[in-house]
Amino acid sequence: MASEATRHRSWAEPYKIKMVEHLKMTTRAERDAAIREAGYNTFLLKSEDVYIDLLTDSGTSAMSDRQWAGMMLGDEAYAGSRNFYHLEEAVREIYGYKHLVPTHQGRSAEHILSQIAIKPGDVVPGNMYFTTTRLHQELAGGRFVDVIIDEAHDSASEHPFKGDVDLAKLERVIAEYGADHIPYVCIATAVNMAGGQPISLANLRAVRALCDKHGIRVIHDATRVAENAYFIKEREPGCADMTIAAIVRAICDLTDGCTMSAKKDALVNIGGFLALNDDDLFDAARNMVVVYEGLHTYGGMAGRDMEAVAIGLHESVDYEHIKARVGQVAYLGRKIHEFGVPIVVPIGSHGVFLDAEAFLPHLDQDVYPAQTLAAELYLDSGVRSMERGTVSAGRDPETGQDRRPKLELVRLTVPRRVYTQAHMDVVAESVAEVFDHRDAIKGLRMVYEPAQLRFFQARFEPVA
Ligand code: P61
Repeated sequence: MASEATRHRSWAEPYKIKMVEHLKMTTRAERDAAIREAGYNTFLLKSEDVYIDLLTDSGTSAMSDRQWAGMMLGDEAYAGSRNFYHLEEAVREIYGYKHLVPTHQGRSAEHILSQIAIKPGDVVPGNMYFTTTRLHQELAGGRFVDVIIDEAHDSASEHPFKGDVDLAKLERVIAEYGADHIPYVCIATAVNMAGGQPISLANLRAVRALCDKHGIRVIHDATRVAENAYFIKEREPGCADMTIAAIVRAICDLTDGCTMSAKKDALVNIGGFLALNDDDLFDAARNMVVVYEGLHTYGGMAGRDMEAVAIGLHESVDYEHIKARVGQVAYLGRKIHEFGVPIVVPIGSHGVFLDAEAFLPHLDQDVYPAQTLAAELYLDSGVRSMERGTVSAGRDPETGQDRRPKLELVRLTVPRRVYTQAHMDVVAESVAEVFDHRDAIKGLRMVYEPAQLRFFQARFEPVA
């Protein structure tokens, strides 16, 4: 029998399909009308008009039969639901954090943490911004400061851990503002805006040591920690024999708590939490959750949803699952790369990120190359993707000017356990088709701009 390590064995799903959902096929004329009606913003398309939906991996996973069975065990009591205790147990077992505050999704955990920990004038260093995380820090009177390594902002850099913190940058921030004005350092695993790029255990250990020296907390955005753990196992010296669960635990043990959108790694359609080791911070968070989310034993989730999260957390650290999940993303990325299309390398955890600036070099950032490319891809094949460039970066609250991010990307985000390899082929072929006709593509201008998180609802028109 061939060994497990044979180079002829590719990734494959450790599950089979029990139920299917019909997809509507559309014509180019129908898509043309749909994207115009949506103001050339893929967030505003009706999902019915989408063939392959790679907008996000958030809340779009297929749940397992075990999770669905767990839904039937929902204890919908207002207080003290048994499912809360199952979730608390799962968080303690898998992540090791002491206290759990359930929330309805990730940004609610960010809201509560920001409100209880940040004072006006504080700064929060982090390994690249995330849209909702930064906004909640700003709404609490704080300011986000980027301390990720420079390679993370370079789509072509092959650095294996582009999520790493630049310790010299972090030291400079501490020296400039003082530890008293840094409520915590915010460390994301599988850094989303960098292209799903991992942080290494060695780097996190060094961050921890530096923060310990100055008495600063480390808070972890654990949204895709299991995916990060897979890359550590694959790439970090000395980690190949560790289980995914052991690596996840090692990451969490280096941090003081986490915010979590359970809609990603944890394989559910809704849910999240804040987990903390500090008793006082937990007390403050528990007081806050009842104001904004619901009682501290459900935090905006139904009992059945908490059960599905608890089961999903266990499934998320299964090696075969995570290998197939990241393997499918890599398959799509390699296929697109083979067509000569510029993408962020190394291929990330949860999606393939097209480099829209290199794809459409004739378009200035003022006409939103990534927004334009996402609309063109939809027009070509009904594949929905997400802009992650100038529109997402928004305006600087101090200057009011558009931020001009170094990364102007389109994210093809792969939902977990949902699409087949043939779907991935269709996506790659469509990207190649649009690439072949890229010279004829013109940009967009924004005709409606919401005040907060503008990318969700902004509207555009083609430039003449
Ligand atoms: C996503 F366009 N992510 O990637 P919530 N932290 C991290 C996330 O990835 C994340 C949240 C916190 C989404 C949904 C989304 O600009 C956008 O459960 C690393 O969505 O509240 C969410 O978790 C927030 C899409 C969020 C966006 C913000 O597609």
